[in-house]
Amino acid sequence: MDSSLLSEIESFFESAPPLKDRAGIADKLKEFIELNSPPSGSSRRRIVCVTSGGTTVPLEQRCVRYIDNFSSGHRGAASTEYFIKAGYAVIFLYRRGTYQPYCRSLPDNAFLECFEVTDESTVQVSEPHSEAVKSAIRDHHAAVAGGVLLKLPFTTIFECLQMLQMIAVSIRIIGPNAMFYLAAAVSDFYVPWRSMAEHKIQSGSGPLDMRLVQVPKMLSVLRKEWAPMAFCISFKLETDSKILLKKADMALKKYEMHAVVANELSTRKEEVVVVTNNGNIPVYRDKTQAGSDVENPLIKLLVDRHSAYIKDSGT
Ligand code: PAZ
Repeated sequence: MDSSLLSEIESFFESAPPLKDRAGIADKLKEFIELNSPPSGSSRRRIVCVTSGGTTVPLEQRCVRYIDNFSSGHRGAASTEYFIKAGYAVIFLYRRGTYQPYCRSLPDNAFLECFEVTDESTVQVSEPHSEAVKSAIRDHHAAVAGGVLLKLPFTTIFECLQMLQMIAVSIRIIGPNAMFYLAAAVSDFYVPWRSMAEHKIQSGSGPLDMRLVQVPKMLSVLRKEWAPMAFCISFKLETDSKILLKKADMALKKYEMHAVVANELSTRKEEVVVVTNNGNIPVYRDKTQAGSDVENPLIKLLVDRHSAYIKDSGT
């Protein structure tokens, strides 16, 4: 691997603020992986790490202001539900405050809109929301209690990439049974921690000049070093449809992904194109079905591809 990329990655991690509760996260990961893929025993599940939501780039160490990346987390949350339905265990690495699995159909202000106070001592679910609330609670609890959903939140680019590295290194022991589904929108530029202002940047001294450095591309190191046997799916988002497929194909080849899911901002909920070395596969939401989404056929396709990959790898 390119040695300058490796040293950029090293310096990114060395200078990043230490992850809060690193030991606690490591314990949760270990327990989750042992439960779903015990070293001896036949009941081994495949494990997928779904990344979801956008990362922030803080501008001050005691952060008041930050640059954000667009992503509601809807894709990651919906995909997590379909992976669990397909029998996978999911590590859901998500941006705090974004969509959560099983809660997609609840209103924004779920707490205030779904419940009503009937008398001094009784709070109850209001009728129009009762089915949605019941199934959200039931399905979410079943996934967590059944040990097939581990949720790990992040806010900054530093937290997201440090956790992604921990997850990758922890699940490499399951070889090709591991999958990465990298739907999060990860910042391309950041302010290195060492050169970041400690306190709130003052506005009295005129325009602000700030140099953002490129975030080192972690996809190649994920593929080659952290979890070399895992099945890796990355995403490419563009707003200009003319460059989308070309950029996705470049990413496929450059980072040696097993597939790149190409999507355009305005149509991302209706269609995506799965770009692979054997050709491009368009995937559409089934418009004839009320409440359908594009993640349903997308995850079916990727699960099939993952099965073929595991078979080919001879395990
Ligand atoms: O999170 P969301 O459902 O609003 O959008 C999903 C998405 C567009 C962020 C995702 O499909 C994607 O393309 N992620 C990678 C973005 C990128 O190119 O960095």
